[in-house]
Amino acid sequence: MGRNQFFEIKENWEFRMIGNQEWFPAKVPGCVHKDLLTNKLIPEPFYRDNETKLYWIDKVPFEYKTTFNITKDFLKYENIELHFKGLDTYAKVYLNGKLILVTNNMFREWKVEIKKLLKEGDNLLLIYFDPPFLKGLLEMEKSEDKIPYYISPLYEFPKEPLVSPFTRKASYQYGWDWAPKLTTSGIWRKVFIHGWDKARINYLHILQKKLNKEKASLSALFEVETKTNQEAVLKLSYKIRKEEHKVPPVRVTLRKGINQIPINFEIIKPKLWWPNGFGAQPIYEFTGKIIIDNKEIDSIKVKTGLRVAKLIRNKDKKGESFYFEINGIPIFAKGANYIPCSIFPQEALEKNYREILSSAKEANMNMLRVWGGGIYEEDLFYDLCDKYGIMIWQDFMFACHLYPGDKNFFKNVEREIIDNIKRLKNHPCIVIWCGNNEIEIVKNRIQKEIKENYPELIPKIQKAYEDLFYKLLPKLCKKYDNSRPYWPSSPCGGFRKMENSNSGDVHYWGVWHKNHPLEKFQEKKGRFFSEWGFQAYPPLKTIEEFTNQEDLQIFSYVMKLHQKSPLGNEKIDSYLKIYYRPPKNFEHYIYVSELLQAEAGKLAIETHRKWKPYTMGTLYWQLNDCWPAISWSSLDYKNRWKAFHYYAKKAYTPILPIVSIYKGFLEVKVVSDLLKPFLGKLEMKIIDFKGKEKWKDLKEIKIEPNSCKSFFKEKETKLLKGINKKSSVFVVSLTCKDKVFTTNLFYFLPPKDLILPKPKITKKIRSTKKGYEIELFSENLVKNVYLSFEGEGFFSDNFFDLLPKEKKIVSFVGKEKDFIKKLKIISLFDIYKEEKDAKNNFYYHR
Ligand code: BMA
Repeated sequence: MGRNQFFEIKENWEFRMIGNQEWFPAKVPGCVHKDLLTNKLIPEPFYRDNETKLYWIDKVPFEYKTTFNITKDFLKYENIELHFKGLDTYAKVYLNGKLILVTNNMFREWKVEIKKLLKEGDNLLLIYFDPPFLKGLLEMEKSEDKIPYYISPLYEFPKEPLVSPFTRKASYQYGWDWAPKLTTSGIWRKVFIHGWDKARINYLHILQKKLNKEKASLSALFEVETKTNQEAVLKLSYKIRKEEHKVPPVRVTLRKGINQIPINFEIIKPKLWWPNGFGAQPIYEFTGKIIIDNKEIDSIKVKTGLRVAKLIRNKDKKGESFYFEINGIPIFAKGANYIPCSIFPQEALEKNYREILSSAKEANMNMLRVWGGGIYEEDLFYDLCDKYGIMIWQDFMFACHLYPGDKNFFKNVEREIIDNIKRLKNHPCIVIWCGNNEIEIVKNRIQKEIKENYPELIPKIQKAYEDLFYKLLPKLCKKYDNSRPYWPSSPCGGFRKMENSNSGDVHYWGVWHKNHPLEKFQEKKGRFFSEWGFQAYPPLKTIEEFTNQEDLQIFSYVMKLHQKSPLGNEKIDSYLKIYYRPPKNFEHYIYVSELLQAEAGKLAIETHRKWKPYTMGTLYWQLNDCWPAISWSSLDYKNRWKAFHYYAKKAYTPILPIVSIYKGFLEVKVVSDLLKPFLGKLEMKIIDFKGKEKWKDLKEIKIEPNSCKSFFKEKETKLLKGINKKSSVFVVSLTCKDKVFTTNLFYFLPPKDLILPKPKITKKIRSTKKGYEIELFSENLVKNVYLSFEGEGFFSDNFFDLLPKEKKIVSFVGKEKDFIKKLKIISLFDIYKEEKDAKNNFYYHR
C-alpha cells in the first residue's frame, strides 16, 4: 500500500437517549450535556438553578453513531486500527454490529484492530454509554475491601453516594467546592482510523542524556511496531527557529512486535529553554521517518525544549529544601493551581487555553499545578505552556478521597499512567509528577477517625495507599520517565512524611477554611506553598449572564447555588466586615469582594516571596473556573480578570520592593528574580492622601541576582510618630537611571479605617489602534480605581490606587464606538454610601 495513513472520524455523528427512538445531531469530540443543549433538549446548564434540573443525566444511558467511508484502496492496508483518544467513560463500541471494545477509563487511549470487520463503503460505528453514576454505584458495591472511600462531601447537594473514587473519570464533574455536579459522558477526544502496512512509528521521545550550554547529548527513542522481521532505515531531523538539521540515518533490523530504537546524537551550543521571566523558550521540532524498501512509509513530528530540570531537596539546618532548579538556576515558583477550564472538558478548548495561559504568562507566572481532581489536559495545553515558559506541576488524577486497592483497579490505572506519561513526557514544561492531591492528609485523618471503631481497616487503608502511591506510580514513573522527580502527594513533607513547614510542600488553608484573619499568612511558614486561597465574586458582567434581576442579592438562592464551598458567601461576608465598610448595593459588594480577595492574595504572595530562599514557591488556589461561580479563581469562567489577577501580576513582578509590618516593626525588603545584579535607588516615603510628604528616605542599593534582602527596618511606633495612620500611605519605588521599575504601596490600617478624600479625577481619553488610552489624574489619593464598561474589552490595569498628583495611563483593547460615553469609573470612596441612599437593602437580606 505504501505510506501509512490516518483520518479522523468527526462527521455525521448522531446521538440519542436510550429508550428514545429519535436521533439528534451530535458533535464529536464533545459530551452528552452539550449535545442535549445544542438540540434544545435541556435548558442552559449554567443559567440560574438549571444545574439542579440536570442531575438525571448521569443516570441514563446514551448512544452515539456515525458512518464512515472506507475506500477499496484503504481496505488494502494490512492493518487497520480504530484509535480513540478518549472515551468518557463506560462505553461499549460496536462496529458494523459487532462489539469490539468495552471501556472503563476516561483517561486512557484505546486502540482496536478492525480490518476484518470493515467493508468497502459505509461502515457503522455505534457507541453505547452506560450512565456513569449507576455504573459507579455498581463498582462501589462490587469493591472487595470496604474502605470508607467516602469522606465528608465537598459540596452541599445533591445528597448522593460519592461514586467517583471507583470510576476513572474526572472527579470534579461529580461536584466539587467550586464545581457543579454535572457528570457527563461521551466521546470526549478525537477518534481516528489508522491504516498501516509494514511498520509504523507509534512514538518518538527525545531523551536528554546530558545537557549544558556547550553541548546536548540526546537520544531519540523510536517506538516502531511491525508484524514481521525486516530491515528499515530510520531518519531524524530537527528544526529550530527555521534552521533545519539532519542526523545521519540509521539502518536497523526490526523484530516482529514493538521495537524500541534509540538514535544518539548531539547538538552543539543548544538553545536552552527557560521558565517565563528567566530567558527564552526555544522549541526544537523533530521529525522521525521510517524507510522500508527505499520508500518512506511513516513519519512522526514531536516538539521539545532543552533544559535540565531538578527538584532540589537538600538537608539544611531547619529540615530540607524544596525548590526547582532549571539549567542550574534556582527558580522561585510563581503561579497558581489550574483546574479544567469547563465542566464539559471540550468546551471552547483552544480559546480557553489560549486566554487562560496567556493571562498566566501576562501575570508573570512561571508555574501552574495541574490539579489531581481534573483531567490530564490536551496536548495543546502543554504546547502553550512550553511556549510561554510555564512550568507544570502535574498531579496524577487522584484527589481528596481514598481509592480502591484491588488488582483490576490497579491494572486500569497502570494503563492510564503509561498512556499519559508517554503522551506528555516530551514537554519541557512538565517538571514534576505528583501522585495525588491531598490524599496523604485524608488517609491520615480517616485512620485517626476510625481508629477506635474499625481498627481492622487501618492496615487495609495503608496498604491500598502504599501500593498505589509508593509502589505502582513511582515504579511507572521510573520506567517510563526517569528524567523527572516523583512526589507522592501534594502536600506532604516527603516520602511517608506528614506535611510540615520545614520540608516538602504545603497547602495553607488557615485563612479561609479555618476562618483565620488574613494576617495569619505572615505566620505560616513553608518551603513551597502549592495551595492557599481566598474567594471572590466574579465580575458583574459574568454574574448577569447566569442570573435574572431577582437573583442579584448575595444570599439569594441562585447566588448560593453558584457558590459550592459550604457557607462560602457567608464567609466572604464575615471577612469583608473585618476589612471593609459594608457596601450598600450589589454591584459595589461584588467590587469590594474582589478587592478583599486581591488584598489577601497580595499579602500572601508578598509574604512568601520575602521568605526566599527558605520559601521557594507560591501557587495560589485557583487560577480559573469551570463554570460561572463564586470561587477562589482570579480569572472567572469567561476568563475575565478579577481584581486579584491584576494584583497577582504586580505581586509576581520579577523585582519587587515589599513593605510589611510584623511584630511592631516595619520592614522593606526587595526580592529579585533577575539573573543580573540590580543597581539603583530605593525611594521610600510616607505621604498623606493629599500628597504631602511626611517622611522620606532614599538609598542607593545593590541587589544580588536571584535574591532577597532587607533594606530598612524600623519600629512602627517610632516611624509613625505624628503621622495619622488613617490618612497616610507608605510608597516605595525602585528606580534605575531615573526610570521607575516598580512601585508598591502599603497602608497602615485596613481600608475600612482609612479616611478617604473625595476623589477629584480628571480624565483624558484618546483613541488608539487597538482601542483607547485613558489618562487619569487626581489631586487626592483615589483608592482602587475601577474602570468598567458594558461591552467586551480589556483594561491593561485596574483596581489600582491613583496617587495624589501622579498621572496614570491605562490602555483599553477593544473596539467600541461609545466607549467614552459608556466608561464607568468608581473607587472605594464611592461605595460607602449612607444607608438612606441605598436602593435596596440587599446586604441584610438572607
Ligand atoms: C484544596 C484543593 C481542592 C479544593 C480547594 C478549595 O485543598 O485541593 O480540593 O477545591 O482546596 O477548598
